Amino acid sequence: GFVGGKKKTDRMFELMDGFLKNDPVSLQKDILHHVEYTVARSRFSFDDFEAYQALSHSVRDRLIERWHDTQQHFKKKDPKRLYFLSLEFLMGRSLSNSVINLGIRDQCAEALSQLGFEYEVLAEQEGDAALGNGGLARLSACQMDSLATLDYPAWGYGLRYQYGLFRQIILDGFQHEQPDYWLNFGNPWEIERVHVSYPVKFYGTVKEDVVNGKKCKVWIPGETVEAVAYDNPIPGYGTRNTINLRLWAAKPSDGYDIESYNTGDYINAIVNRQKAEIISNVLYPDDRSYQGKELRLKQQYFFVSASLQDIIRRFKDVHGNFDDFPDKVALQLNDTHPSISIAELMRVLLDEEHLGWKKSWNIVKKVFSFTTHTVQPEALEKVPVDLFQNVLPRHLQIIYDINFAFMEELKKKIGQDYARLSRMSIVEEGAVKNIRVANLSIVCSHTVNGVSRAHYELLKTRVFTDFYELWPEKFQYKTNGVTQRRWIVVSNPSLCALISKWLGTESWIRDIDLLARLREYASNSDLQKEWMMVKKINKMRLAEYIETMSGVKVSLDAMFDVQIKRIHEYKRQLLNILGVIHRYDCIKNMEKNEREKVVPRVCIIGGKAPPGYEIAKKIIKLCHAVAETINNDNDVGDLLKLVFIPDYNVSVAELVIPGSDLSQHISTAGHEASGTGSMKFLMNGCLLLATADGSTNEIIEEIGAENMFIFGAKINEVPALREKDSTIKAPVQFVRVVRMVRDGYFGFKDYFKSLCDTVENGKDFYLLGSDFASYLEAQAAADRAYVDKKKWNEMSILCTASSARFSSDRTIEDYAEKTWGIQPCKCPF
Ligand code: Z16
Repeated sequence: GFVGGKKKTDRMFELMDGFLKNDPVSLQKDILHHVEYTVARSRFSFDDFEAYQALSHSVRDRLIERWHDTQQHFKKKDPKRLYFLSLEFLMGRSLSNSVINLGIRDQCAEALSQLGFEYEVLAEQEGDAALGNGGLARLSACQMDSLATLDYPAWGYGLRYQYGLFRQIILDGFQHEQPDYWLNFGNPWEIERVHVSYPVKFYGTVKEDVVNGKKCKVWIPGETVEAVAYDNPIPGYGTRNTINLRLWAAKPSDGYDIESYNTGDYINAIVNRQKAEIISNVLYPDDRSYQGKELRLKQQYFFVSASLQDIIRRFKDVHGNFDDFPDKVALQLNDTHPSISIAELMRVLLDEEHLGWKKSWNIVKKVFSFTTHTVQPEALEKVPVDLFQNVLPRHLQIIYDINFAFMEELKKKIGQDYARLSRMSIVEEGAVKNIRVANLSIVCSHTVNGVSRAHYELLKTRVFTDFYELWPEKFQYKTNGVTQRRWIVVSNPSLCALISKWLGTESWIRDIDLLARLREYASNSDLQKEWMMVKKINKMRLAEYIETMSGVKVSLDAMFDVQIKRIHEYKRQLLNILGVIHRYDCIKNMEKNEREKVVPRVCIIGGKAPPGYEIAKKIIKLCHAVAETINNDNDVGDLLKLVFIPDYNVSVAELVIPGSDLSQHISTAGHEASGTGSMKFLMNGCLLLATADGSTNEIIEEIGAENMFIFGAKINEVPALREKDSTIKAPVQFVRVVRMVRDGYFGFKDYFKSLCDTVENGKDFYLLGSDFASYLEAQAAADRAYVDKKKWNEMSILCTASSARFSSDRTIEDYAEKTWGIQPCKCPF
């Protein structure tokens, strides 16, 4: 259109001055504009938080611009798109990440300093977006960063919880959970789309009907809730591409409970209607136990239904029928949490699009890929059939129909092997009938992925053996990775600068394989000197944080030894604490001249226990009780400190990881599917003390066992060890330290009894006793290595230099090629 003789779009460009400029002066103008008109504070007086808000809005504007262009470009090209469905995303802070990916960090810092503010201080104002539990959720966040950076046409879909993962506070050494009402101060990183909303239905009954002379089913739902979209732009690094993470919030539907209004009970009708919002209220904080709760099933279906409506609408905008659906849409299931989408897509194609079973099924089985994150059969989700019947009656029918067809097909292949048929059935028979969500996901996906090679082997031999034998070609693995943008560039700027200086380029930030070139300088004494300086700076930062959080002063000469992750028995934080007690005991029993040889240590533990997990909570308390004794023992002084870092989260990790010398990944072999923390430490030049579990074997291949401290039983040795009576194998040192806890050396004797019971008297399922001796040896080897500073530095450099394989860029390229069949779609600058 033309307005006043000018083309409308030209006029608009003229007014908008092309794109927003990123020089410091333009940024300053924008910041002040937002102080005045968005934050509504006077530009003559605003504090750090208000400055953070104004800066964030200025960055947000730039994100939106890129987001528009990217979506426009995707629309024009209509490539096959990836839809990444996940109930959890642990995004952490957005400001620091966005300014790095947009390439405007230095300009922002300069702009702010002229206004009298410090960029670092403002970045600290932001609270974490903690819409997830742990590894699985942070993995989703890292993968979104890689998808954007590598220009893939991808969307993320999830749930916009009002309460993220609980905040952990420690009172008297005990964990207490506090609500994380994270939206309290507004969230500039999301865009509310009031007009992008879909009705999501629950409950009700299923009727037979006839459409076009054909029999079909209709679901007459009993409740409707509205899903409203909140878009979170995800900028790529060094590209204009900015993809979308669309999170759904539950709102009352206008059609809700009209009856009550008519009966005159207006107030109660409003109160009832408001209950719809409960669905997206709170994230479940148990990272691997499923209790068959109705609300959880409703959360899953709510986000899945809204996402599929959105995806199908986008597809139908350009395509007249569903023939091309599998060529345009890849649906990735992040664990079994979104697996109800299989039944939902089937229902839409059958009941709403009337495609018939055969055609619908042919589409469904081509679009889904499923990644599992666990090795523990008991962590596999099950949903009671009664619950399903009540909440999603039509979906249950469809699942039964899928299962019937599957069982028939299976019988043709394997005959009447009823034991095997019943193991593989999607429906678990028994006192309580259950839907096995993992089986549903395997049957209906074209690909099942594990998260490390070891995990894949276990899937084949232990977890899904029956399915593997039936469909070996379905099973793959994509070893997890983490994004170097957040885990080096954002969190460790000094290391980032050092790497770029020695490589003579910043290209490794997009092309991680370049890191390997650092290897040739590993023994260069100039690099080593600078490397050590960087570590020192980061240790100072961490030491300051420790002192503020726990009041403990730590020596920078000590080795900082860190274990940070969710608290679980299988992750064996207890092994770590028992090792610390042993170290303490040894120091106490030493002669003076022996003490001079002790390598000083600061042992740091952090992590949240699932609220209902008693033993995990006792481990936290034990850590505090032991710390109390050790840290107040003047006889020990700087030789040993134990610190618990409260409220571990993504931004705490960003601070702790760069400042660590040694990190522990010590799960009982065969229990950690992959582990991703180790990869972040590796990138930051931190040495690993680890068991041969999860992705550790692959790390050994890259780094070399001689540059790590590996200990403990191997995956294949564990079953036999469990057969034997473990108390017999536990060394005397182990018996002694457990005794100290049991006898009340650290107080709370009664409280710790049940904790000691888990590792004594022939129980010790996680084999702390039988791994203890080799654990102590590995710790001693770390001590010896630390004394030789030159050697230690070389090992540290080699860790960073050999970490390329563990970038999520590599993971995502693998998925794109081997699982999703998608190609980059780069938006022009
Ligand atoms: C989770 O974070 C993981 C597994 C699981 O069943 C549930 C949750 Cl919330 C973790 C794995 O424990 C870890 O080994 C893996 O690295 C991570 O998922 C990402 O794949």
